[in-house]
Amino acid sequence: MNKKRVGIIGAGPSGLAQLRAFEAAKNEGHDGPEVVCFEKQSNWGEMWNYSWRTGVGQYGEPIHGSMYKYLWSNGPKECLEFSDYSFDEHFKKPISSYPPRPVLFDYIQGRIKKNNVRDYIRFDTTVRWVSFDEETQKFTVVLDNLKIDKTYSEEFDYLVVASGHFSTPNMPYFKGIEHFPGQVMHAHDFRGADQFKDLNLLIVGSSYSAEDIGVQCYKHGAKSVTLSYRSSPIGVAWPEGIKEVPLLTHFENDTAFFKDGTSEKYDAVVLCTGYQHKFPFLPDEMRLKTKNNLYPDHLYKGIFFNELPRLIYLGMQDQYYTFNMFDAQAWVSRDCIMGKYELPSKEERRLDINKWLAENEAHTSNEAHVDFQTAYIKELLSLSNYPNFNVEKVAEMFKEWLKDKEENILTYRDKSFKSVVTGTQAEIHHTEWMDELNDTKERYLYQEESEESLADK
Ligand code: FAD
Ligand code: NA7
Repeated sequence: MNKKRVGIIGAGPSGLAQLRAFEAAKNEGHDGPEVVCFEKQSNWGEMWNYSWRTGVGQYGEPIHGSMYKYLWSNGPKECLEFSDYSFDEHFKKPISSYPPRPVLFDYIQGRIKKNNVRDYIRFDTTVRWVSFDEETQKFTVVLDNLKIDKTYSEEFDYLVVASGHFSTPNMPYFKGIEHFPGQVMHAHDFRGADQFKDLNLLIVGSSYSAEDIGVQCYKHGAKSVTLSYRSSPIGVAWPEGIKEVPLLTHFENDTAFFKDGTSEKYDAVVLCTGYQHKFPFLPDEMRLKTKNNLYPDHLYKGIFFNELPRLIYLGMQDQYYTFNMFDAQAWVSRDCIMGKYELPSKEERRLDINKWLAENEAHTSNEAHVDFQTAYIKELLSLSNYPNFNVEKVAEMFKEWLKDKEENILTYRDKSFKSVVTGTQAEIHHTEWMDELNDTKERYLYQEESEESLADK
């Protein structure tokens, strides 16, 4: 009998989780399907694979990454730890709770480098279009090999969409912005705080990007940072030099006007106004249409597209949990594909989706949102053999993190948490976050060692 074929779109943390899930089954002695992962970039791990590029890449494809220099984990690493590959196993020593981007990227790669996962990935390959044949129950995927500029197609029994949803900017218009003389960019194109040194910066938005880009620019020498919110302010105790104001209404030359009647001159504007779920390679009837939220409609257990459950979406939720949530999803997806987990009828699936949607609607506070996603993770863990971890403890850590940020947005990254996977208490980093301007892996891990031995690493 021919093996089932599974196509995975994207080799970011979600796509890699899916590959790892199949490897885990293989290591347990199960004969899995044939798996191919398509990645439009030449390396894996995006968002975590920083690129200096903006706009288009080497082959003219839209740049996927929204990562920037000096990004340090925005939540405790203990909240995202893989339960089958601990930080201790990877780094062989305790590290701090908020590592910088290159260190997290190294960790993501460690687990998959242990297997032959890279062999399943076709790099520099963009998925252009997908169609589904009701009769054969197969997907046809049209692909572009970017390196040799060749289009071809392949058939699959299952398709896993792991293409991320923090890549296509949501760009609102503000009257007069076209005449603003300084730089205007979206967070997607932000690559580092250096260019805003000594400038008065206006940031629009009040979520993770606004908070972090604002604080990064303050840390790296912006003269002032103003955050403009639409619905509600972030509301933490801001240091002098950062403030929050109501929504921007319009610009007159370099002056921005706000809803409360105030106005101020700025040198540059960063729109931290979120992203669109965008799937240009999917036809209308297969496309997930949703805003960024904790339980997108149409996805059973947050992953199976209800109209066509052979189409599986990973990582499409707004995220408190990240890597461990992608894993928990990927294991359930794998078990369904391998016939170990049976889906109920479409109607039953709809009722279950509705239950989660109603529950999500009922919550408004950040703490309640943490509890909601925690309940979702627990549900996923009950459906597969992904190694269990103490989700309740992780939820407590998230709530502590929320409090820490509220108390002091500049020092929360100096706190230390305890791993639920190994019980290890995180190190206190050798330098306080506000004073640490170097985010390299070498500086982070080997600061105490001599220059000489550093050169060997
Ligand atoms: P992505 O990482 O976006 O990967 C999707 C992959 O699909 C990419 O490699 C892309 O090239 C590929 N792809 C897309 N379209 C196609 C196509 N048509 N054909 C082929 N390949 C395609 N999470 C944390 O836990 N901690 C943090 O500190 C944190 N900081 C963040 C900071 C920023 C600026 C952003 C944007 C996100 C941050 N996140 C953070 C969340 C982050 O999105 C997740 O950690 C994670 O990267 C999501 O993984 P993913 O695989 O679902 O999506
Ligand atoms: P989010 O979390 O989706 O937040 C988007 C923000 O943009 C949010 O504050 C929105 O305000 C605001 N927004 C959206 N449209 C507008 C308009 N038209 N005017 C003003 N403000 C607007 O995206 P982020 O980029 O912050 O975070 C995404 C990921 O990147 C996250 O996982 C991080 O780890 C990094 P609202 O509250 O809806 O009124």
